[in-house]
Amino acid sequence: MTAFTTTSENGIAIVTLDLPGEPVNKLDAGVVDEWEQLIERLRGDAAVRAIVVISGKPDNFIAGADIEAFTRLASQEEAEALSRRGQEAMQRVEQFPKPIVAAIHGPCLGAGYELALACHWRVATDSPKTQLGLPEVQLGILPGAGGCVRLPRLIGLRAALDIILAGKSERAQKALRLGMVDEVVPKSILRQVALAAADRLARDGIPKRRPPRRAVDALIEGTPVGRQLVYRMARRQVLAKTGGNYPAPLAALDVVRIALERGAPEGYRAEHERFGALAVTPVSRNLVQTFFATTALKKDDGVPAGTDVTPHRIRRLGVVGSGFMGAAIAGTAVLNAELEARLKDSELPRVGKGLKAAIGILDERLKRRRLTRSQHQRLAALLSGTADYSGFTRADLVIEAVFEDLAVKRRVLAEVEAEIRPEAIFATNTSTIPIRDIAAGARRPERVIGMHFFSPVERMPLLEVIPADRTDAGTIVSAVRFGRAMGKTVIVVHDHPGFWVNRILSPYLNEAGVLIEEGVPVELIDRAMTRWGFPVGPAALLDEIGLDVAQKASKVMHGAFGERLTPSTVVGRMLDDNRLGRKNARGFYVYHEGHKTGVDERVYRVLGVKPLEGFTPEAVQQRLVYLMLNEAALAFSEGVVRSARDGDIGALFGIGFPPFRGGPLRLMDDLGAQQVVETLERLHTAHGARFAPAPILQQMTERGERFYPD
Ligand code: 3H9
Repeated sequence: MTAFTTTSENGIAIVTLDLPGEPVNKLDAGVVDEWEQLIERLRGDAAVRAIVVISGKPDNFIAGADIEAFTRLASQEEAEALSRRGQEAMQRVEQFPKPIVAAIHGPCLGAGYELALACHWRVATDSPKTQLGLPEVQLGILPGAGGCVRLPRLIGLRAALDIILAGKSERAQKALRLGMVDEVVPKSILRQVALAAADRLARDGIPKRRPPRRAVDALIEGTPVGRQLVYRMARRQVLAKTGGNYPAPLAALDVVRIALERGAPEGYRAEHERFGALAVTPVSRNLVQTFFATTALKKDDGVPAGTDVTPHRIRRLGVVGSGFMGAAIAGTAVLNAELEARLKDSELPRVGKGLKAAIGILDERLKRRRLTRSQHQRLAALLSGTADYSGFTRADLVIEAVFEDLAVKRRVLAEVEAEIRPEAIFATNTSTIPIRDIAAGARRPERVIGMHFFSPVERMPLLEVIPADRTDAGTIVSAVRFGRAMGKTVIVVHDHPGFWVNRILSPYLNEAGVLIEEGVPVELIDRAMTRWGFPVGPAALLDEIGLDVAQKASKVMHGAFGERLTPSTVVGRMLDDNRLGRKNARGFYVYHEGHKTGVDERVYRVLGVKPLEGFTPEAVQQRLVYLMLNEAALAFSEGVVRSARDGDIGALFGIGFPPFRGGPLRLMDDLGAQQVVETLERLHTAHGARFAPAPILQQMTERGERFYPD
């Protein structure tokens, strides 16, 4: 394999990395060996004054170390050796007697950015595709090829911690402001500018740099006492964010501290030791699996490989219902898929409100400088509205986001089918109603499909696509691709009440209600679950979803699955007191000017319960988690998801199931089916039939099976 090619211009060697047969450049042992042999040769070549390293991929510099290699690491020692090898290679670059310039276009991440850091000059393109950073902690590891040592020295302690501890990457302009790169240029002149920099450095030497930090940062970071303060604050922030469930950011913080306080050699030692320890943790394994599951889903069209389909290109979108969901679907589609979107509602004032909300999504991007003013104007012009379906004949896809009621949805389907072209697709955005029921009277059922978006649409990463029994393959592929164009991770799920996400969420939310009925304080429940790793607890989640929406969903689920999913009385009683949750600032929590404050103590009177003492967070966690796990096992056995991978991604991205646990199915594999069954049986005896273990779990116990075959 030859990953590198070298040409020469005016005494400057241009080394191009283009890993054969791979969509991205990544650094593995073979590439690093080849690189070292190459630069050794250039070291001794008197005709070479400097080196420019550039990528041969159209839109990728280097995506980091080869993550696939992490899955093959057999021991901590092996992982440590990998990091040590990376560090040595980067040190050789740094100490190379001739200047090395990195010419960066596209993602420059992890070990890719660590290589750039070791180079003597960094030029990046201003393309939005260029992003630079150290995302390692998102994989449960830390920058292991010198990044923890070099970045703080280059850009200052606080700025470096901001990147390393959150696993962030930055666009080129911000990277320039921070000092992560030295020059930002248009793509068309990247090569020339890098060559000029190499020439300059070869002639004038490597300039001394100081981190471009503010005076106040320099003052704080310049003294040991000031730095101690920074470390303490960073630690507190990490713990508040991770609840102590993710060891990597804390380890990275330690390494950065050691490198700055005791010197680079100690820093490198701490870095490879900690890298080794982290790389073999279950947390890292789960996060790495999630990375591969997500990338695999980017290519999965939701139909078996080899299916003969002609997907429809979606150029124009119609959205029926300009409420909260409809407007957000239109706004997100325009933002990410850049197509014309037309909102329809029954009256023009409603349409106007919806358009305003859709444009609000673009406004927010403009404010955060993710869009320029002219891009904003161009995108906003793609949005239009109507009260009478005018223009719908041009739509390739119509998404209905009206009231969650079967009769209403059927009526809308009939109205839309009368307007649209025969080849256009009708998608219904429902969270629980079976698609085949909505499609029952359709004229063209093969073009009807479910697209379950999660709220808030612009932020939630998941989309469930639900084909009904008569939906054709072209419609499935079109809906999946369109979902991806909207920026979503898409799972195709079976047409079963609640589909996947709401199916497994339903017993969990019901049980939270049962716990409240039993007198468990709301705070205790929510805190127990955030400590377990969920972003919010179930009561706070009910407030976010809206208690009216939650009640509707739980009724559908109860109707479909019977006693096991009997709702508690809590949601109904809250609604009797006009408590809809965040949307009317009345829920389990008090809302002050849109901000959630403490639990509203009045809810206990409303619910007729007295909060009691004596409950442990562990007992709460066990009841809530095991009901969700059991439901996931049941739904999996009914074929609701196509694979364990899809089920876990759905739970992680749709519910916020703790990523470090890998997902409900991965977690059951880790616990072992037998242990899950035993715990469920104990809960069954203590709390009732809803905890009866799913037959599939019993079967897996007997046969020693797992959800994941590996
Ligand atoms: C690291 O660097 C550790 C060091 O500090 C220390 C070492 C000692 N490895 O996402 P895409 C594959 S840790 C292996 O669809 P996009 C990906 O699986 C690393 N494979 O493209 C997919 O494969 P396939 C830190 C990788 O344009 C294909 O490339 N770096 C890697 O939407 C296309 O990927 C990261 O965490 C990799 N590093 O996005 C960055 N990267 O075709 C991880 C990609 O077989 N990568 N692949 O399905 C990314 O975030 C995105 O892939 C990227 C491109 C933004 C680069």
